[in-house]
Amino acid sequence: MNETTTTRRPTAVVAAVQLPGVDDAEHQASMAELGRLLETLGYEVVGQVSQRRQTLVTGTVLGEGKLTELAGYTGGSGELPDMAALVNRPKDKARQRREVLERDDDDADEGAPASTTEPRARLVAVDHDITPSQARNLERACDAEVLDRTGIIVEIFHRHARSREARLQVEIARLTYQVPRMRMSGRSTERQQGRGAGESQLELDRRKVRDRISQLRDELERIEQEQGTRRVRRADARRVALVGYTNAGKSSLMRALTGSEVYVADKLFATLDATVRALHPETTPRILVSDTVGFIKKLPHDLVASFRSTLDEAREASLLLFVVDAADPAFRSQLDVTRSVLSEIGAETIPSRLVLNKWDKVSPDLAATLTAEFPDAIALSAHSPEDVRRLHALLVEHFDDALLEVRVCVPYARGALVGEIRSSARVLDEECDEVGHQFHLRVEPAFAARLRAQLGEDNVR
Ligand SMILES: Nc1nc2c(ncn2[C@@H]2O[C@H](COP(=O)(O)OP(=O)(O)OP(=O)(O)O)[C@@H](O)[C@H]2O)c(=O)[nH]1
Ligand SMILES: [Mg+2]
Repeated sequence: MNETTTTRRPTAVVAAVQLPGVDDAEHQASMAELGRLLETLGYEVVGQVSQRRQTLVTGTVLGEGKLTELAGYTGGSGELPDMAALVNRPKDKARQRREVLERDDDDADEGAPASTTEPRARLVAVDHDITPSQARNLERACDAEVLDRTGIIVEIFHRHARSREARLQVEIARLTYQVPRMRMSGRSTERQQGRGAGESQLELDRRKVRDRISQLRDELERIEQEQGTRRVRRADARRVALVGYTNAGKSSLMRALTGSEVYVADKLFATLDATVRALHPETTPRILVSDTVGFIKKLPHDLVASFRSTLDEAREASLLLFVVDAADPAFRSQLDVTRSVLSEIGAETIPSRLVLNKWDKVSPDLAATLTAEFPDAIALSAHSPEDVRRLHALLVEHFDDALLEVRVCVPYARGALVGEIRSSARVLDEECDEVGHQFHLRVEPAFAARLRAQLGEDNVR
C-alpha cells in the first residue's frame, strides 16, 4: 500500500431523503453528485445514509433509526436530549401515527459502521435545503458540522471565484445564505444573556450583515455598469455562448475553439467568470465565443440571481451551444436544468444547437441511440482537433448565412471608413476608381445599416 494513503482528507457522510416522485436512479445520481461536490471541496465521502419518506422530518430531516445510523459515521449520540419534544412537539396523535406509517422499512441502523474502527466523518452533507434549526439539531445529534446542498455550493463558489465581479457575487450570495442562520453562533446565543438582550444583539448583527450586502450590491452595480458599456461596444459582433451543466466540457471547448488558456478542471464549478475570446483561426467579421458558469440541480435561486450579469453573456449571444457530457447517463435531466435556468434569465428564444460532448467516451451502441434521439445534435470530443475544426466550420457557416452581400462606394473624402470596413467586413473584392474605394463585401446586417447611415443609400447597394 502506498504511504501517502495514510494522510487522509477530511471525511464526510451524505444524508438524503428520497421524496415521492423521485425515482431510485435520480435519487442515487443526486447523492453521487453531492459526493462530487464534496470531493471538489476536498472531502472524502465515507458513507451515504438515505431514507424514503413523504417529507423531511420537521426537526431532524431523518427519522430516528436513520439518525442513529448517521451518527454511527460521525461518532455522535444519534439523539437529542429533548428529541421527543423536537420531533413530536407540535403534532397531534393522528400526525404522529401518520409519521410512523410513512416510515420506511429501512429506517434502521443496520448500515452504520462500527464507530470505533471506521474513520469518523467530520461533516454531514444533506442533499436538501434544510432550515437552520434542522441543521442545529443534526449537529447536536451527530456531533459534526452540518452543511446542506446550498451551503456546499456556496462554499465551492467562494473558493473558486477569481475576478472582482465573481467574488462580489459570491460574497453577496454567501452573506444572504448566512443571515437566517446567524442564530446558531456568536454572542447572541450565549446562555448568560437574557432572551431579550440576545434577540436584540442578533438583530443588530443581522442588520450589519444586511448593510454589508447592500454595500456589496452597490459596488457590484458599478462594476456591472462598466461591463455593460463594454458589452454595448461589442453589440454587433457575432456571438456564441457555451452553456451547460457543470463539468460538461464548456471550458475545454472554449480552449479548443479560441486557442485561449481558460481554466479546465475535473471538478465542479471550475469556471465562475464569463470569458469572451475570438474564434480562432479568426474570421472577418469575427465571431466571439463566451464561456459561462455551469449549472447544477437545485441551484439556489439567490446564486442564480447573483450571477445574472455573468449570465448576460448567454442572454446577449446570438447562438447558444448547449454542451452536455453525452457519456453521463444523467445528461438529459442536466439539459433540462440548463434550459430552465436559461429561460429564467430570458434566453429561451435565442437560437441554439445541442453539442454532445465527450463523444470519445460513448460506446458505439450508445452513440447509435443518441444519434437517433438527437438527429440535429453535433456529436464531438473537445479533445479531438478534427472534431473542433468541424465545429469551427459549422459556426462560421451558421453566422455567414446571416451576412449580406453589398457593394459599397467610399468616397475619398470618407477614407477613414476604409480601415473599419477591412476589420469588420469580409472583403470579396475591391478597387479604386475616380470616385473612391469600391468594395464588394459580405457584412452583418447591422454593419450594412451603419454604412448606409454614414454613406447614404446610393453608396451602399
Ligand atoms: N474524455 C473527455 N473528457 C473531456 C472532454 N471535454 C472535457 N473533458 C474533461 O471534462 C472535465 C471538465 O471539463 P471543463 O471543460 O472544465 O468543464 P466545464 O463545463 O467548463 O465545467 P465548469 O467550469 O465546472 O462548469 C475536464 O477534466 C476535461 O478534461 C471530452 O470531449 N472528452
Ligand atoms: Mg468551465
